[in-house]
Amino acid sequence: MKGHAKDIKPKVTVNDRFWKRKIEVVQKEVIPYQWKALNDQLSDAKPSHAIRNFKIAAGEEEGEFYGKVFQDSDVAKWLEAVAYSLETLPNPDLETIADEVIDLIGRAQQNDGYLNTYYTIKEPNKRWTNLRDNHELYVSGHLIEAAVAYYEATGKKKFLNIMCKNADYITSVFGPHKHQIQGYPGHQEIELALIKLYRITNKDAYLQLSKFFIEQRGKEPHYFKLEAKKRNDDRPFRGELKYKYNQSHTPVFNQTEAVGHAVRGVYMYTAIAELASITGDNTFIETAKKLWNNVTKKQMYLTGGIGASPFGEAFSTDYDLPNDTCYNETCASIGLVFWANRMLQMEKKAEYADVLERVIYNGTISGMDLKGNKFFYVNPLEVTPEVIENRHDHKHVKPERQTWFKTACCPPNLARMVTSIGKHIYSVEDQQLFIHLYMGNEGEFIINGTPVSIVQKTTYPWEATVEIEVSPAQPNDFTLALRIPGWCQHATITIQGEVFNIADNLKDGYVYIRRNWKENDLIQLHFQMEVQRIRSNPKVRENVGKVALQRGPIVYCIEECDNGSDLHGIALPSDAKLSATYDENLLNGVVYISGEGKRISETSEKEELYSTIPMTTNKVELKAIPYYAWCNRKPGEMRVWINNQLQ
Ligand code: FUB
Ligand code: ZN
Repeated sequence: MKGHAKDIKPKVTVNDRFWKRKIEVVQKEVIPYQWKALNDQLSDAKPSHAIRNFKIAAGEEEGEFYGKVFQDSDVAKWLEAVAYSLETLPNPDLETIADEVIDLIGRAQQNDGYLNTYYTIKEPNKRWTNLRDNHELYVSGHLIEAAVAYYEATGKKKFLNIMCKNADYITSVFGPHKHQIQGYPGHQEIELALIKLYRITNKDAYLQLSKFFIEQRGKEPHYFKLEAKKRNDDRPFRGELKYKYNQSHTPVFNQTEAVGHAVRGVYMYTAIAELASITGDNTFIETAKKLWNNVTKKQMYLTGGIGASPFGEAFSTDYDLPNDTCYNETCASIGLVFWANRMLQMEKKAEYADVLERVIYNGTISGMDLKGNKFFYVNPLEVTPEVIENRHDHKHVKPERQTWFKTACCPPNLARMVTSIGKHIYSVEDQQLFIHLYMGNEGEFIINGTPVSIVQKTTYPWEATVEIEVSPAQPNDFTLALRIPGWCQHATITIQGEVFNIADNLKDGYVYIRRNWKENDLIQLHFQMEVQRIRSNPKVRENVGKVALQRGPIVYCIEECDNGSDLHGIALPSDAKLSATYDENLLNGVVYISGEGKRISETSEKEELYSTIPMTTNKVELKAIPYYAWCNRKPGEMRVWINNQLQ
């Protein structure tokens, strides 16, 4: 194993209207709100008890453990979001609170490095006896990620040391040797966290353990079966999904289709892709690619939602993408962001960044309201509130965002994704600087040993004109690789006012520009951004005869509050002229789409349930808004896929 880290981490500050606003909402609303939630100070939300669990585990308070076995991970994700936030916006008060939480975590840690409040409080003699269900490794994974982020943001080592002690202990317990446990996590997460820890400490044991967990998974004799037997647990596991649920039904390198719990799957695929780029091992590379192709070409919603099946919060089968009963957990889409990021680390192909962009602008941020204190766990593409109320198979779908959840994995996950969004814009590899995403920001890099600053200015995602100022500390010969978004039919690039030939310099969706860059060199990009009518592959049963609207990276939906009820009675004919208008006062400033559609003429009370009388339609003005912003005015019907014709 080579163990080299190819990409060097840049420092980036996001300052554009769209993302800065989201980051500020997380900083000003979500982080304080979630801190209250973790301390059970929200009167209208379910209790969390997460901080109390740490206090009880540390022996500082009396009481019982309360919450899910993975309750600690909510604190971890909150701390990780705080870390990213502090990186760009120093906040001494918040840092003091975070330091105190870290001290508390340290006090709850056992002498040998073990850290988990559930087992420490409730079943201290049963550590590692139920890896399949009880999330010990998952919790450590999230705490490790938070510790790495906190160290990177503040330079403080305390949290990192706590988690290195925990990881050292885990590395001694798990592994291929006889005296070790040859098991692996029931919920994958620590695999990707150990790689982060390896990158920061250079300690090979962490990388090896991550690799071991992947290579061991699903092998016979099957670890979870042996473990269940030891516990005298002969109950069937997860119905018809069985061990597909946690992707241990077969060894990982045999897996070509995404199955089972989507978050577990996508976190594991993220680790596989990163191990692929670190080790250069073909088995990892091929597995990552096969799974990527399956998920993004056959099992992903237009919004970047994944996990179509509520049973097991799981992937379904190819092209099975129901719009109203889908699960599409916010965390699963967030996981897809991480996975796309690692695929880009592995190979520079714009298709990965296209998915990354699709997910960050649609199926992730739909999980939070514009004010930052209500959340969706499930992200449907079609909602009819009365149906949700009355049908058991729609019960998991909520017609409105919720204040908090008993399983509160999604809100803090979203907080860490939004605050770290700048980390997905660039990557530096060898002497090349890749720009994967366009958003207003300032970045600092070292290329060829020379500091280079990049300033991006844009009103993306509403308009696709981007100005990029390149300023090396001294003239510097390197390559800048700019992604041409997959949705763009026509792009132009000028450098210092001169047109640059895209076609001759395009590879895998990136335009490679090599030159001797000088201070204030200006690149101007223009991506043609039109309203696009999207259709599905005809194998997607739910979407045949339907069309969805997309403009740039933004997927649109129609809502009852703009278009009336019975949205299923609306059609958008192929020849309808559509226009895009920016409205500063709508939903914090969005481009909405309007055009002339058709609607089934109003039916009377006397209308028969079935009839031979031809249907009539009348013209209506349609209005579509960005999907991520749905349900921010009034609850009601919503749909992304609209009939193309009614007759
Ligand atoms: O099990 C931990 C987290 O809770 C999963 O990732 C989510 O799907 C939720 O079940
Ligand atoms: Zn979640």
